[in-house]
Amino acid sequence: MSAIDLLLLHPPSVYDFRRKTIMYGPISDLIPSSPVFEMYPLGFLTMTDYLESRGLKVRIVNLALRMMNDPAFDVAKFLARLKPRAIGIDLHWLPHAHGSIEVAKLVKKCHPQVPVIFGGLSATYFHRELIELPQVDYVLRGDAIEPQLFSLLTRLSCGQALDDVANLTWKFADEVRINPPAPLPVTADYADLKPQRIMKMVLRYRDLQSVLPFNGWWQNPITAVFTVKGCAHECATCGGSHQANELINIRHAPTFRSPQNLVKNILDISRFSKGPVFLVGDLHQAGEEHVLQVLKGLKSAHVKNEIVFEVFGMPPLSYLRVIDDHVANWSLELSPESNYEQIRGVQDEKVFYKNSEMEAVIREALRLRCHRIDVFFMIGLSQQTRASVLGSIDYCEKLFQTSDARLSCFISPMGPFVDPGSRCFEEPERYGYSLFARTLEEHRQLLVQPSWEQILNYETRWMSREELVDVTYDAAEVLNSLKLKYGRIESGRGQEVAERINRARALKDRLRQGRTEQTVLNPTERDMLLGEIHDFSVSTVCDKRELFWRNHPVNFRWLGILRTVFDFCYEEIFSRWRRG
Ligand code: B12
Ligand code: SF4
Repeated sequence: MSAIDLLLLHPPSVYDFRRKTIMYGPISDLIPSSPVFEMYPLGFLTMTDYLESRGLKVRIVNLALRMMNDPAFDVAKFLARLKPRAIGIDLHWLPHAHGSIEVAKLVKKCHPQVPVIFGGLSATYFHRELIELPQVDYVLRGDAIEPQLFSLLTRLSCGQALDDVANLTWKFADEVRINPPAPLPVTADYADLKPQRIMKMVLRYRDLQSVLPFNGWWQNPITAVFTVKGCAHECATCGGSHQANELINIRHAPTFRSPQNLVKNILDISRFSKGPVFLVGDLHQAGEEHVLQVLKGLKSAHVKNEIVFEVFGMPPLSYLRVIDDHVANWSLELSPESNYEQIRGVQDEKVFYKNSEMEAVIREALRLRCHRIDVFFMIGLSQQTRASVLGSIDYCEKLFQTSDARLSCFISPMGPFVDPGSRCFEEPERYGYSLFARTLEEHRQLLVQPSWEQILNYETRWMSREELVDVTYDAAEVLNSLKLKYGRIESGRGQEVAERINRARALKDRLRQGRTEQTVLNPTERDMLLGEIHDFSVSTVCDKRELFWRNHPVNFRWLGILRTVFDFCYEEIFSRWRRG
């Protein structure tokens, strides 16, 4: 087996969810993952590319997905068989506060001498607390740390001092050291998302399962290219907003991927996949000239994949026309969060648009060749009441009436946590929030509460946790019936969602009753919930399949994949020959 310089592990949100009785709730219904949050950070791919192009060997293991797909998968046994020189664990999303720390404990037990490195947004935010844990040796702070990671790994391998490794929080003797951060790169071009590296990883370790990003990816091979690090917007609940970036990543303005590099990344993907490519971040943030260069590049490269554009503010209609002129297959993602302009004004103080502007964008996109428009609403915003959540569902009906089957609407609760670093987390009183957890340890404990009603780390002046939970099911139920009425969902699927909502609601009531009457679940109920991540927590605010794009009869470009296989064989033979 090839040596591994860095083993990157993606933990489940809760360890070991297979042995817990928790009702996670619909906290992941609008993303491809389950409540285990099995998708690993995109950064795993950029770190792999950066390190491997400098001669190191990286292996990604999506522990969360392996555990989901195989109830007998023995994590400790699996880890004990590997012989990595260093281990990286992501604590990017705070919902991994339990899983990441528990996996690190296991890792330390199997490999006490191997350095354990944490990274990601939440690890950065909580670096001081994290470094106090015996199972954590290093925390690399920030979201552009590929060069620092390379420097750390090379220094560790030859026993050099670590004082010069920027962004590093570490222990030296009994002392915690916090090295200063490096200046941020000017563009995001320094590290790509090369899918070829992952294919080679599959061949090298003969392990496909460990690198898949989420359950069902094989059938729905959606891929993403991030166009920007950071964001120009100020959404009050977001831990990736402009002000959260200032606080966590010391980033004062977004860092964009250049148009040429962006097109190159998309092309790399299109060589092996026919699936949609999601452009993460609103391209329009970088300015019209930037957009035009990207679109021209896509046109001249003849990329056939569907390109999914997100818009954060409302762009001028000419933006849509330019997209349409250059890209044949495109879709649009809109996240107004609420149709109440006043609520939206509090959510993003910097950028304001009227509903009429959004409706004009929708009309124009539908007039053009846009294949699909998804409109997202959220529950748990400042100033939002039960009535205004239900009012958003009325607004969805209006959108259904004035559009066609290409447009659909989604609503979900903000959960399980309001993001650390966001304005609502940093100044909860100002935005009308009460927080139930502030530290990493408090969040770790919240994650293993019996139901999502107790897992939520917040409630607002306008809705308690109970009300947030109740209105979620009520709004989802009405929205589902509207989707049936306006032909946005097949009737069988809509029926299933309705039944799932009823079942989830009944269990939620039973858990609530148990809590107030201080009783515990009876054995049948316990059995029903043991290890349960699907029945009561997936497809309860919409059918998960609604998130995916139409499939191609063949999703992959096998010629591109074969070429990578040949490249890999050639490289292996060459390197063996060199080693003699
Ligand atoms: C794209 C995106 C997604 C995509 C997933 C993309 C992916 N696989 O990474 C989707 C839409 C699926 C998604 C889902 C979720 N997201 Co999201 N997402 C984003 C977004 C918009 C951009 C992130 C990005 O592209 N980063 C660029 C890539 C290249 O960098 P990176 O992955 O962060 O990796 C770098 C560093 O973080 C670090 N790093 C990461 N891991 C590790 C590990 C080690 C060992 C080391 C050393 C370093 C390291 O180094 C990397 C390279 O420099 C941000 C908002 C923003 N403006 O940043 C929110 C954001 C990250 N998401 C957030 C949240 C809450 C979620 C969800 C939990 C929401 C939910 N309840 O459904 C889920 C979790 C999904 C899962 N794990 O299954 C919050 C996180 C706040 C927090 N601290 O917890 C953010 C900040 C804002 C938000 N609310 O959306 N998300
Ligand atoms: S939620 Fe708002 S602040 Fe966060 S990434 Fe999206 S647009 Fe930016």
